[in-house]
Amino acid sequence: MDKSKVRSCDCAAQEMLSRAEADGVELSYDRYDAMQPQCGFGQLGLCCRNCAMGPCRIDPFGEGPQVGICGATAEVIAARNLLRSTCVGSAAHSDHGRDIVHALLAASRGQSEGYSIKNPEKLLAVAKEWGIATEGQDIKQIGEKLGLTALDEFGRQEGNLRFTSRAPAKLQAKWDALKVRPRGVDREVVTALHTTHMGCDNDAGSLIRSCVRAGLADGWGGSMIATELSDILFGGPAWVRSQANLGVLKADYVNVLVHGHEPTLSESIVAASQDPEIKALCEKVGAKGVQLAGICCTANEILMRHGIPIAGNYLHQELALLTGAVDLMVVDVQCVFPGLAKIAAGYHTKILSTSPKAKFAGVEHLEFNEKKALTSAKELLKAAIAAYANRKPSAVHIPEQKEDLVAGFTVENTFKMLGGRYRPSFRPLNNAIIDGRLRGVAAVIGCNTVRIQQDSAHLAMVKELVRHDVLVVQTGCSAIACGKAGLLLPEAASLYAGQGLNEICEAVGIPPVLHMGSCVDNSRILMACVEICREGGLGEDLSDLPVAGAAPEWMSEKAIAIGFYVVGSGIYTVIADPLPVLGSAEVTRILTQDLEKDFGGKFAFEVDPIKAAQLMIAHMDAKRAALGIAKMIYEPRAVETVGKPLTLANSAAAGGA
Ligand code: NFS
Ligand code: SF4
Repeated sequence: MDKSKVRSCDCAAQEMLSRAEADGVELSYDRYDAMQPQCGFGQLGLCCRNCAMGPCRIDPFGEGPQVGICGATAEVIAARNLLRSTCVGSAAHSDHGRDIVHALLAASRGQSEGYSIKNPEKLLAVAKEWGIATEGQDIKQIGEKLGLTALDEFGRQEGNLRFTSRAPAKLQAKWDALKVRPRGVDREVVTALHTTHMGCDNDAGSLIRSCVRAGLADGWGGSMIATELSDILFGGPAWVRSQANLGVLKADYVNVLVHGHEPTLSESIVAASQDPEIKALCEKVGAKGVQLAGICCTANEILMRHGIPIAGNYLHQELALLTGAVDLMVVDVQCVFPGLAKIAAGYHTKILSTSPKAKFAGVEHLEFNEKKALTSAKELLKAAIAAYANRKPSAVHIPEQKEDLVAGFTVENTFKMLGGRYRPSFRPLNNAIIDGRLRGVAAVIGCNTVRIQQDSAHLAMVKELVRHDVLVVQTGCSAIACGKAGLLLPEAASLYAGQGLNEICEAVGIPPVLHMGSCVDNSRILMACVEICREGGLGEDLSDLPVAGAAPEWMSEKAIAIGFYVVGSGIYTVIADPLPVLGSAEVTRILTQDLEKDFGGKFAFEVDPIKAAQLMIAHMDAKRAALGIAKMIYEPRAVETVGKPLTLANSAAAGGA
């Protein structure tokens, strides 16, 4: 089979992969091939470098050493490594959240050039929730107080993270009883890292509980703060139409890609791209304007709030450069390949790093100044315009593929709207689940990985779920995968969804797959679950709900942190590649079995996306049975009708009413 087709199921990607091969450009996929066989000790979690007596490794075949030099067992080593990864993931999301707090503070104090508080209603709501006095104060004063309070959430030494009180009472009680309710975000990460020092916590169960706690500090702390304060500062998303895939680049425009994660940067670039000075400069070099598009989660942020198109997800970052049409790629933090610079060098593309937290050898650094956000952003765009002049038209090859999509779904603007504008509540959603029109809700999230054909697992899983009347909510690169494949359109309901889900989508005008934002916005999904629970009729805890989570192409340590807060919040979670713990039977058992007794949620590892979807469906059915609502109105949609418009004839073939 053609190598490009093995590597991605996206036509635009395949076109670029073939181009890379023809031009001899080395990609992450090639480096993956060259890396085979990968280290089995690492994959199994059996390698330890935590002190200089090591490195130590445990022989999984039982013939060589069974403990490290200090006596650490496979259990300790695997659990300790996993905790370190969880901390990194939690830190990444949370440090992003902290930067949003700084931007809110700057805006409130009148010290920022480009930002202002766009969503005072949400500001007031969160201020009230946190007990911040608002009477007689203007929005900026309240913004400053809220910002300072939020900042304290990171360094808080005692007490509970404020947003943990949003969880159902039963869940809060579980967290308290198991001593995993997070205090400050920084405190949890530091304490957890401490416990992984050699000769500290050497009990696998205790280490995994620390994983849950560090994860919860992300989901109900850093990530939730990032989402809520981004909504306050930049405005809450609204339903928006846009497009995704490399075809959004334009030959006659200055093409600027923003790649990374923090909306503080990308929001300013959006504003700068509409600046008259920038427009005039574009005309001067013969370009019609700036075409802005995103890669990875920063793309999701500006898609959700401004409808800026998406160039692609994680594995598109190298491929985008091969179009020869990218004049500037601006990067900030997380998920940016250090290998990009070498590819860009073969084209006219300029890459600029902007964050003091992420510099890249061979890449020019133009530090983004939050206080001078607009000026900073304009400087970046001027560099793009200068690079445009060096573009070689003969090297330009933009794939045609781009797909329409609808995004911008949030707890506030979606689920509450299911009941119509005049009686916004979660009641209609809960009723649809109780009546058996909807089986449940699945969150399909996370990355791409070179280990799996790009996007294929996301698409297969999502199609299998919606066929079974499961409403799918998405974030991150998974949402982008579905966007590129046309699943984020209202019309997709008729093509892919079961009869019950299709009826709901048609009545409300929503797609069967809802794009809810970037990976920090998984906190929106947590809150949707909280609201479903609060609405009543589906149990008293998140673990009672017919819901499940999945990351079918995960690769990042952030995904591990997310996994832990989702599981620790009571939700069954299927991930594709196993966590690197299989070298320890005990740790594997704790993650895939024991956690459920404590938290109501657990992990499952399943690489086959259809089997993984079926595990999620079986879980939802078990929860439905426990709630006494096992009966579904419709049979699942027949596989043969998937991809064809749902008509009376084929809905009857699908089992019909
Ligand atoms: Ni999430 Fe977003 Fe994508 Fe994975 Fe990376 S961009 S924060 S980590 S690869 S989904
Ligand atoms: Fe080896 Fe123990 Fe040191 Fe790890 S902490 S490297 S297992 S001696």
